[in-house]
Amino acid sequence: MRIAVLSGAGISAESGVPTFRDDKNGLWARFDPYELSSTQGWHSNPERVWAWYLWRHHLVREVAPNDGHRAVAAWQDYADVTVVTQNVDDLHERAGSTKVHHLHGSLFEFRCDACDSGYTGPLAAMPEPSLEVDPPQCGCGGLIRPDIVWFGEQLPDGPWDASVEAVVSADLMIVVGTSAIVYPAAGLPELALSRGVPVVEVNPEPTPLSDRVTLCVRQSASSALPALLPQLPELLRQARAKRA
Ligand code: BJW
Ligand code: ZN
Repeated sequence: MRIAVLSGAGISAESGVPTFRDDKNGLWARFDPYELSSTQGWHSNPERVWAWYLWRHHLVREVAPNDGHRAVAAWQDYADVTVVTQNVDDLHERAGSTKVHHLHGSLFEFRCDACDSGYTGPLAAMPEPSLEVDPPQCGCGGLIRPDIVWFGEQLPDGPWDASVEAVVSADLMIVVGTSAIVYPAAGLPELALSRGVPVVEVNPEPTPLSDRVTLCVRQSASSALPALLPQLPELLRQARAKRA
């Protein structure tokens, strides 16, 4: 059986990584997304954007995968599992998932904003997220930026193509911990449904996708995912009977 998992910030929330859009603890409740996650924001204040990503880089290094990440990795014992993640953390990999495609980049990769060269040099210690820190400079004079996909930027071709392939060839898609509003990632469950692939959403809150998926599991990732696979045939049967 082939399983495609689309994950978002919610799966890492229980590890202590804030989500983006939750009312109180979400990053966007405290910080302006278009200032910190756009090329325009970068060009107008690279020191502020750099401090924010440096803070998140260090934060993620200090946290550990949770039972949700571990359950997805454990599914590999029974199925061919491909993880498509919007997350820029490495918690799926650290939990043991081997096929992981990052649609929005990584907090652990850096490149020059002028010549695109990768950067593996030293990084400053963890700052306060709202401070300003000078980004390192490339030999070409450009500034080193996080290798993250900001609003208005194209997703990397390789991970995107591999994700589409995983979704269209899956027998089952699990969508976990995403508000499903950021495109093109949010289009992947719709693509699965259009190909007849059953889609199961795991999220304590409803999303724009909830009405269209095959089954909604209204629980947190760490409580739902460990028990999900053995229950799925019965849950899907019940969901289909309800719709018929
Ligand atoms: C739990 C839980 C628990 C909590 N267990 N669950 C109009 C229409 C359509 C598209 C567009 C449009 N205008 C602009 C666009 C394009 C734009 C877009 O989609 N914007 C929308 C917001 C409208 N997309 C782009 O720009 C993308 N590029 C692109 O389209 O290129 C082509 C193009 C080029 C030029 C012009 C136009 C198009 C790029 C998108 C890049 C996204 N980048 C970010 C930030 C950078 C990464 C970073 O800093 O980390 O990526 S935005 C942010 O949102 C981040 C996330 O990956 C992404 C998705 O968020 P996610 O993961 O869903 O998190 P939340 O917080 O939203 O939701 C958490 C969920 O978890 C909630 O539902 C909770 O209930 C749940 N939860 N605890 C399970 N324990
Ligand atoms: Zn350069």
